[in-house]
Amino acid sequence: SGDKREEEDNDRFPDGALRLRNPHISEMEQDILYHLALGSGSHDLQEMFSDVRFVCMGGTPKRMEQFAYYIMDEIGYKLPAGTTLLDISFQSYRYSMYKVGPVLCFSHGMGIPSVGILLHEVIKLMYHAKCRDPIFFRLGTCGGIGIEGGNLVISESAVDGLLQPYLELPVLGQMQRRPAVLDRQLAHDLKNLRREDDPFTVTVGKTMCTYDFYEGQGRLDGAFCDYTEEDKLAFLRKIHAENVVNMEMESLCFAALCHHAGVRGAVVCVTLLNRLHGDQVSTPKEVLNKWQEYPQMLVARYIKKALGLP
Ligand code: R2B
Ligand code: URA
Repeated sequence: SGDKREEEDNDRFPDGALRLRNPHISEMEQDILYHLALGSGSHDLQEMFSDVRFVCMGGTPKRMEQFAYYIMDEIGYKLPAGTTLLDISFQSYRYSMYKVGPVLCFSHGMGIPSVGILLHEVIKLMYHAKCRDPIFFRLGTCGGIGIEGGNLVISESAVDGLLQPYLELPVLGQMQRRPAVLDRQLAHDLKNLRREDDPFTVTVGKTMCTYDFYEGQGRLDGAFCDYTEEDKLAFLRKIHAENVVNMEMESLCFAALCHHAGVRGAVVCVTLLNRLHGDQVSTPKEVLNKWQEYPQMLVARYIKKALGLP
């Protein structure tokens, strides 16, 4: 709609660089991105990052380092002879960060608070560096609802554990609500990159984002459990009927902050199990590691296509 377009225009400068919805930042002498161990005073962020077009994040430092090497191979990016990829945020000990040409890779840790802090600083980084129209991807793992392990889910939107489609955050003693909207076109384009001979299916649906892995996701195998298996299954069937196809722990915040910043975002997760059939993640490690490459394959195809690579 016209309204939506106008809103998007207000999020960006005419050249596609992000505007920040915070009047304080531009008035500060310098901005320290504390958890990234970077700063606008200590680093030339524009020189370092202005070419970034894709920001890819996932839970663990190791997986994101692997993705950095994988995408380097896929886009044919060459490191200077004798060098290796550097964890740019190694001094923070919080998140890891790798840059491969136009692709910036981060680990975001587990859960909404962790990914939220990272997103604040990455969005500011995009602003300081004057990156144009960056696209954010979360490459993750999840529990499938009615989908067997080893398949992909692309979130069309995110809901919380009460099926509410927004992120709630207490701010100055009041509940702030931000809609957890994701880019439908981007989700659709990603789904279409599945190939006939891929070893996984791709489902687009709603993602339930929870504050806990065990009781928060209705598991029976946590340290505590005050409900029965019937209660659990009734809940999973109820949310499945509302088109919730997976559960994880970051999408609500990722969607809400990307949307609020005017950044296109997508969440692509591989299912580790079908929650209708169990709770424990019992698949062998080697198989899980293989599965975790599936989101990377789809996102790499998108990036290559967007860069005009074969
Ligand atoms: C998926 O996997 C993690 C929990 O095991 C969590 O970060 C998530 O969203
Ligand atoms: N991550 C989750 O949050 N839940 C699962 O069931 C699997 C991975």
